[in-house]
Amino acid sequence: MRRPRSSAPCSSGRIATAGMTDLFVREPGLPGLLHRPYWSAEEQRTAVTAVRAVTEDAPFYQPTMPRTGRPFSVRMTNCGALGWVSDRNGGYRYQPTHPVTGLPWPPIPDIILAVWAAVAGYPHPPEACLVNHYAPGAKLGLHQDADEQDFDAPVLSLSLGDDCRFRVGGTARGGATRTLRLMSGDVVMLGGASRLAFHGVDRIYPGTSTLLRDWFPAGGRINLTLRRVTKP
Ligand SMILES: O=C(O)CCC(=O)C(=O)O
Repeated sequence: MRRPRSSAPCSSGRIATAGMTDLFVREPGLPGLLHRPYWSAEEQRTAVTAVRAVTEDAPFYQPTMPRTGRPFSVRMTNCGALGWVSDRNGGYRYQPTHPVTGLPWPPIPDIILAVWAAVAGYPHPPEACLVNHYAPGAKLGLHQDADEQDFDAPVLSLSLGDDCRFRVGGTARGGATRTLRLMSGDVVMLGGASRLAFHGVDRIYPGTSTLLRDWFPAGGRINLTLRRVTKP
């Protein structure tokens, strides 16, 4: 079932940057978590084209868990100066090159950087854009984004393609959690008191979007997670 849009998506070209976060839905009980539709349908198509070009230079690969070497069900790649990677021997980390090709990550496309500039409320650009591809059936366990040096910068996440059930809780493992349904074009920001909130993706709702069908015939979801890694 589609969620009715209470307001039009706001592209950075149409809405003033100042006070942008005032337009977000603040989730009760989750201070610092902001969620709202952001990209229009046309902007979503432009973003998919840009991300697809990124993956021609930096193809998706299957990361593995530290120590166990168990593969993630999500495939990943990155753009930006630094990319987040994980494998059995090296664990979770950022590095400037793709773990399979050995090449530097491609730059973050302008349409994605523009969202950070408009929304993040942080005066320095993101250094990493993790690109997650969830095929139907893929999920991501509850975790904290804590591999960065500067928690003053928020984590900003964009959704493209099928809806998902996003789970978010507090900053302690094992605490109460709640779920949000994220749809194509939505932005979520974890900042302030929610910067270190545990979060994950329980499931994808297959067939809820046709946006990625030309690229992935089975559909699925692309998530773009923007992070500042180093202290400026
Ligand atoms: O797919 C999402 O919405 C969340 C992704 C995420 O939590 C991560 O990559 O750390």
